[in-house]
Amino acid sequence: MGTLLRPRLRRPDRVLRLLDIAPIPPPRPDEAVETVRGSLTDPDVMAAACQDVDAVLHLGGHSRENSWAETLSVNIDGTRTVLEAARAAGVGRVVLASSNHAAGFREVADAAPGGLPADSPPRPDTYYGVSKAAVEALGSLYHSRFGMDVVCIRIGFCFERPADVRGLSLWLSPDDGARLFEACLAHPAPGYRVIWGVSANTRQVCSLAEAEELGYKARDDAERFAAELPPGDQHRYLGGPFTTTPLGVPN
Ligand code: 15L
Repeated sequence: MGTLLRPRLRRPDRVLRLLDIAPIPPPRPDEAVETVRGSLTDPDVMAAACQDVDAVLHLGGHSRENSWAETLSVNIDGTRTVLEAARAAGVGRVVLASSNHAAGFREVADAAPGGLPADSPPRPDTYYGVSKAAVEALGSLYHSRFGMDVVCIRIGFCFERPADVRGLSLWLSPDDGARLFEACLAHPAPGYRVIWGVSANTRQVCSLAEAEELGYKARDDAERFAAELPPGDQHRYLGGPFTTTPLGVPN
């Protein structure tokens, strides 16, 4: 997701500092980008990365099911390391990538007309989903204890295009993703919030109201891809295939 956002978050008055454990493509000559190679689980790396920044967008960690040990270390302990480094460096705002899988066992049919509320209590579908619920809880803790602004985005499915029928409900276009992160950065005082990260999809099952309160205006709709996708039914649960994937098995 960082790769998708990198070109979209460029602004004349902004320097993006990118951190990844994997090699980061070097900046183009016209790109105001700094790079840090290292793990978000390393407090020293994170302390250096958080120096003199205005906001942290935390998109790191495992993005699918993995062993409990990996999930615990990278997604949960790693998020604590990120928040702690941000706090120590005086960073006032952190945006955390949560996921629909924090609430993956919510029934799609239960969605109110406006969609499932963004503050639906967690119903994780995997260890991965548990880690995202923990990410939200850590964000809440750092807001309540230290007054940091923390916005948790329960991201649907952020890729160039939806992959299947489920994606017609949960797609977050990369352009809308950038608009959503910009709204999280621009709001004067968001406090602590959990919002859904989805586009303005015709087959919406998640509420957009909470993100719109923050200033987000989604422009894209997955429906334009509907005819190209393999036929399929809507899943009973929001998390779709994650609700049956074996726990702790990397996929
Ligand atoms: C996620 O949380 C994952 O990060 C992403 O890779 C997708 O699998 C998505 O959920 C999904 O629900 O399909």
